[in-house]
Amino acid sequence: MGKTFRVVVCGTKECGKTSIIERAIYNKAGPFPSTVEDIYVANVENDRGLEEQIRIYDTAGIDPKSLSLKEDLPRHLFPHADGYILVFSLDDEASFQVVDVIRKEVELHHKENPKKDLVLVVVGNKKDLTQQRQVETVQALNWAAREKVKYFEVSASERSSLFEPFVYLSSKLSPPHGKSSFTQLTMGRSSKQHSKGSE
Ligand SMILES: Nc1nc2c(ncn2[C@@H]2O[C@H](COP(=O)(O)OP(=O)(O)OP(=O)(O)O)[C@@H](O)[C@H]2O)c(=O)[nH]1
Ligand SMILES: [Mg+2]
Repeated sequence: MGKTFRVVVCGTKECGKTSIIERAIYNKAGPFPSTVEDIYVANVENDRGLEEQIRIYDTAGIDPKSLSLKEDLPRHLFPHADGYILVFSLDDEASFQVVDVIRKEVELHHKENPKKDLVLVVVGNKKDLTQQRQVETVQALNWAAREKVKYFEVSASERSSLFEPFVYLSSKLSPPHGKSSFTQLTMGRSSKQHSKGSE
C-alpha cells in the first residue's frame, strides 16, 4: 500500500459535488442531503500494481452570493490536501465564477505553504442540461488554458464521463507515471461526519 492522498472537492451549493462522487464510487443517483462534510475512500490499483488510497473530502457547498465567500471555503482542509477537484455547474455562470475564486485562494495557500506540488482539476458538471447551459465549453477551456488547470466536462448522470478526471487526478498524485485504472478500483465510504438531513 502506498501513500494515502487527500483530495478536497469544492464548489457552490448544488453544483453536483456529492452526485459526482457517489456516482463514480457506487453508481448511485441522488438526491443526497446537503453536505456538511463527508469522507470517502478509494483504493486505486495503478499500472505498477500499487494500490493508492485516495481520501475524498466532500465539502459544504458555497453560496455564490455570500459576502464572506473567501471565508466560506473549507480552509481547514487546505493544509492536508494533496489535490483538489473544483466543481461548477454548466447551467450556472455564478458557480463558474466561484471556481475561479476558489482556485486563486487554493493557489495562494499553496504558494505560502510550498510543501508539495498542487494537483488541481476543474470539473464542469451537468453537461446533460444542454438547454440550460450558461457556460460554453470554449469559454471554460480558454479560462483553463489561461489559468493552466486541467478541465473536464461531465454529467453525474453519465458515470463513464466521471472516470477521466479521477484517473487524471490519481495519475498526477502518484508520480512518476501512475496511470490508474478506474476499472480496478475498489472504493468505499470510510465515515460520514456531519450531514444535514435524514438518511
Ligand atoms: N441534470 C443533472 N442534475 C444533476 C447533476 N449532478 C447533480 N445534479 C442535481 O443537482 C442537485 C444537487 O446535487 P448534489 O450532488 O447534492 O450537489 P452538491 O454540490 O453536493 O450540493 P451541496 O452538498 O448542497 O453543496 C440534485 O438535484 C442533483 O440531482 C447532473 O450531472 N445533471
Ligand atoms: Mg453535497
